[in-house]
Formats: sequence, C-alpha cells, structure tokens
Amino acid sequence: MKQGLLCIPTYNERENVEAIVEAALAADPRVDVLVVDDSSPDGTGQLADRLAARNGRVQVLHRARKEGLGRAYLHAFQWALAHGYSYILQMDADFSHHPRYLPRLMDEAAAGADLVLGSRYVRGGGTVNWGLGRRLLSRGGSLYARTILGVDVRDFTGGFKCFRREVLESIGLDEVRSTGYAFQIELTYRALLRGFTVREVPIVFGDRRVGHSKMSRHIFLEALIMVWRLRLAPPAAGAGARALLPRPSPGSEEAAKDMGTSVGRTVRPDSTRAPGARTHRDEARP
Ligand SMILES: Nc1nc2c(ncn2[C@@H]2O[C@H](COP(=O)(O)OP(=O)(O)OP(=O)(O)O)[C@@H](O)[C@H]2O)c(=O)[nH]1
Ligand SMILES: [Mg+2]
Repeated sequence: MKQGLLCIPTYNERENVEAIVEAALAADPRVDVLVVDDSSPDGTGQLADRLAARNGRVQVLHRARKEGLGRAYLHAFQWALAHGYSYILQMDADFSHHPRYLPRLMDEAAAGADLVLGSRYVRGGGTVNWGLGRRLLSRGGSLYARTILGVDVRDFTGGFKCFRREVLESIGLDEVRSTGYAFQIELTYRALLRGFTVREVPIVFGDRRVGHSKMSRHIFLEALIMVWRLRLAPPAAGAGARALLPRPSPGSEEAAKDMGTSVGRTVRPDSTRAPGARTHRDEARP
C-alpha cells in the first residue's frame, strides 16, 4: 500500500503551482502529489503536466470546468482511494498552508489519529497579516459550526488535513453536498459521526503569496446554511444528533495544564456513551 497522497486543488494558480508542489515533495518523502485543476484559463494545468512529466511523484487530474473546491477534492479523494494510498492529505496551492507542516500531519495519522486537522485555533497555531474583520469571520465561523453541531472542533473551516483512507472509505463521499468552506466542516463532522477521532495540531496560516482569491459571498452563505442542514439532517447519526453535545472528560483540562504545554488536541467519540454520542478531550503531549 502506498503512503500519502497530497491533493492540491488549483484554479488560476500559475504563479504558485510549481513552487508549492516542489516544496511539498521536499518536505515529506512519504508524500506524492496530485494537482486537481479545473481547466484554469491561466494554464496552471499545463504547468502541472510539465511537473508530472519530470517527476514520478506528481500526478495531475484535469477536470472539465470549475465546480468549486469541494467537487475537486471529492474527485481527488476517489482517485487516491482507487490508487491505494493509506493517507490522503489536502492543502491549498497558495502557501497559506505551509508544506513544513506535512510531516507532522503524517506522523499524527501514522500514530493513530483518523483525521488530523492543521488548526489555527489551538495553542501554537495562528494567522499572520489578517485584519480584524477576517479574524472575526474565521473564528466566528468555527464557533458557529461548533455550537450548532455540538462538537468541540476548534478550527472547523480549515483546509489543511490528513485523512486515514478508512475515513474516506466510510463517510459516504457520494453523499457529500457542500462545495466551499462548508465542505471542510461537512467532512470533519461526518468523520466524527462515524466514530473517528479528530486530532488538531497547530499551524500558522499565512496570507496567499501571489494570485487571486476565489472566496465569494456564495461560499460564505453556503457554509452558514449547510451547518444547519447538517445539524437538522445529520448524514449518519439520524435522530440521535441532539445527544452529541460535547462533555469534557474529567481531569483532561487539568492534565493539559500540568504538562505546561499543549501541542495538539483530540476530539473523539466517547465509547462509554450511547452509540453516536461523543465527547472531547484535550491532550497534552510532551
Ligand atoms: N480545482 C479547483 N480549485 C479551486 C477552486 N476554487 C478554489 N480552488 C483552489 O482552492 C484553494 C483555496 O482557494 P483560495 O482562493 O486560496 O481561497 P481562500 O484561501 O479562502 O482565499 P485567500 O485568502 O484569498 O487565499 C486554492 O488552491 C485555489 O486555487 C475550484 O473551483 N476548483
Ligand atoms: Mg487561500
């Protein structure tokens, strides 16, 4: 079985694609790269083809038209499963997600986490060069999703992740409905509903280096609405979803404080509760 496949969706990322692919390959020898390009008018797909021709660790998936980040990822994830990868990673092309974190994401998954999230909102994580408005929007978005869905994930909208293949095999990729930021929320929520553990590790999120944003009001509104749809018609938990409100494990906060440092946190289903129910626990690792 092959190790990691890093899926990088691109739309008009001509200035970034070569540098990000090379940085990713250099950052972790366990990881191959799949560029998923939606026929970018600026020629990103052809540039990626040239990279693939030079390097056997690079593949390119060309899609006929721009259908949003979520559709591109779903296509890439199916490809990764069909090609036998054990760990499937996702990352933006614009260096907001720095490849230096890839080994940590892989290590945590190899150590047993089912889904690892690069998280801006755990100790040690953060954002740089963001104005107050964007900070509030991002933090507010995670708080909104966390509150409505009742699971204690700190960074719900981030797109720097590593899935064990079993997660993607069992969360019903064919039924995923969202396309923009909501896609990140939906996949993490589906993983928790299926009983998988989610581990958040800190990342510092930088501004895109060059190129243009594809963020739109539509993507934002989709996330607002989709969270309620997930809440009211949960993909896998049926009517039990109201029982999912998190409950901290006794002593976990104290344990984290005693260690003096927290370099990640785990959200996991609680096996001592009814099926589908879950709680969360902070973890401190030296
Ligand atoms: N294949 C594909 N990739 C997309 C699509 N929309 C966005 N992307 C890629 O998804 C990643 C994230 O998009 P960004 O435009 O950076 O979104 P953002 O990070 O919210 O916005 P910025 O802060 O401006 O960077 C980038 O690598 C984009 O090229 C799409 O429709 N199809
Ligand atoms: Mg970006």
